[in-house]
Amino acid sequence: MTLPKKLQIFSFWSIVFFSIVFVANSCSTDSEAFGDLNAEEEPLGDNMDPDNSDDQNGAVTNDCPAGGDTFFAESSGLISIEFENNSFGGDWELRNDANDVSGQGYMVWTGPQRLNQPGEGMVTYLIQVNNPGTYQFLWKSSFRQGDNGTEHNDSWLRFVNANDFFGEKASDGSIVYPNGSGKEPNPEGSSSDGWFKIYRSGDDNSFIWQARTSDNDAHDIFVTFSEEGIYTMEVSARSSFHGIDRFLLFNREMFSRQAAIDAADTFSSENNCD
Ligand SMILES: [Ca+2]
Ligand SMILES: [Ca+2]
Repeated sequence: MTLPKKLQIFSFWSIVFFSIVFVANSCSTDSEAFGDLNAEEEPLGDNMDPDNSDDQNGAVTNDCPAGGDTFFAESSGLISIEFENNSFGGDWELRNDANDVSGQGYMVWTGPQRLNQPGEGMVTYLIQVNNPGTYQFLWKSSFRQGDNGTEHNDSWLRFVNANDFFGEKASDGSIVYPNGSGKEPNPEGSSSDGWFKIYRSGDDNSFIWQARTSDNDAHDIFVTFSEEGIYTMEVSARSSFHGIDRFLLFNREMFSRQAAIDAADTFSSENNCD
């Protein structure tokens, strides 16, 4: 009689466990709360070089990718890419119903929210870096549903073979690293497996250049490429109806934030492997 009894207990606790997991997932809420609504856009200082490590998390190659993968080359410290200029699967939709976007429009995720589960609707951008250094990441995005700027305002971002990937707060230089990166401290709010949740703030749903992580504690986004080579950037779906028009990476030693945004108006990175 002991085995059936154990099985009964096991079954009982399995049901309890999975019920808890289910409820926890069902109740996942997404909140940067009100804190980042009032976050100021603060320009970076000129000499805020963080203590970057040279940890190598994956292979960097100088070979052009096979199979016609979408591929972009950095030039003079700038990478400027229309987000929609790639192959999209899943529930990404191309739209062009806004007058403050460029290229063919913007992409929006119309599938289920993935608030704590990065990796759905994965899009990969291969980036050839010729001027190694630390680059700031920005994207131009908007929330395309409702009027609450903390909803539908974020997606996931990861660099799998960069030398460092971190958030930095302009006001005090504090640093955060993604959960799962093996580095600390980690951001407030969701992050896992090397991914940052990247959000934009404010209830005005125009497309704005802004990319931040850590809820109520906005940190700008940086990635370090320590040597020339081809790096992999990944975006995946988080909030539904987050519209992304384009993105920028600029070498912080070579560009101010505003100079990079101004340059992006007339510059798009090109495929050097054709
Ligand atoms: Ca949000
Ligand atoms: Ca666009």
